[in-house]
Amino acid sequence: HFTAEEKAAVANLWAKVNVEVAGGEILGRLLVVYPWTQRFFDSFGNLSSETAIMGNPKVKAHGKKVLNSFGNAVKHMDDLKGTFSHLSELHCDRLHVDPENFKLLGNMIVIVLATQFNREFTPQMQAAWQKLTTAVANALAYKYH
Ligand code: HNI
Repeated sequence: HFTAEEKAAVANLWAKVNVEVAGGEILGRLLVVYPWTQRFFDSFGNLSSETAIMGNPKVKAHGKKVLNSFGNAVKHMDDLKGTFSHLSELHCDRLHVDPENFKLLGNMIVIVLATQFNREFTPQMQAAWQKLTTAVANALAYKYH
């Protein structure tokens, strides 16, 4: 459960996030840092180097889609399981994404926010975001069987 302070901290920063820029950076970093995650995206074309990945328009578009979807978590911090139950089923039954990857993506979210917000991303702010990204990863893993 999230305190009022945690909710306010998350919502505050989220309002300043450029979802298009940050989304592409987050998914791109996931694919560079953990190259085995590339296997889920073989329809995305050239992922052969950092430059190719970070400039790949499909990576940018999908990163934006994923981060927009993550934005629903910010709006529904008290009902993450309900909010992501459909996506949990989709990632399990149709996409076969190992739920461990949700944690890795969550860490990319934190790292990209840290690089973009710098001193504003205080330890308190980080604590709230770590808690949220972990809770979203759990919600996305909830329907796995
Ligand atoms: Ni994910 C599709 C949301 C993490 C692999 N993903 C989606 C879609 C949303 C989404 C929304 C589009 C669904 C639709 O078409 O109806 N994904 C999220 C969220 C997270 C997440 C909110 C974590 C916060 N997805 C991941 C991770 C991986 C992943 C960590 C793999 C490493 N997702 C996929 C794949 C697709 C996908 C693969 C289908 C892509 C396509 O269009 O081909």
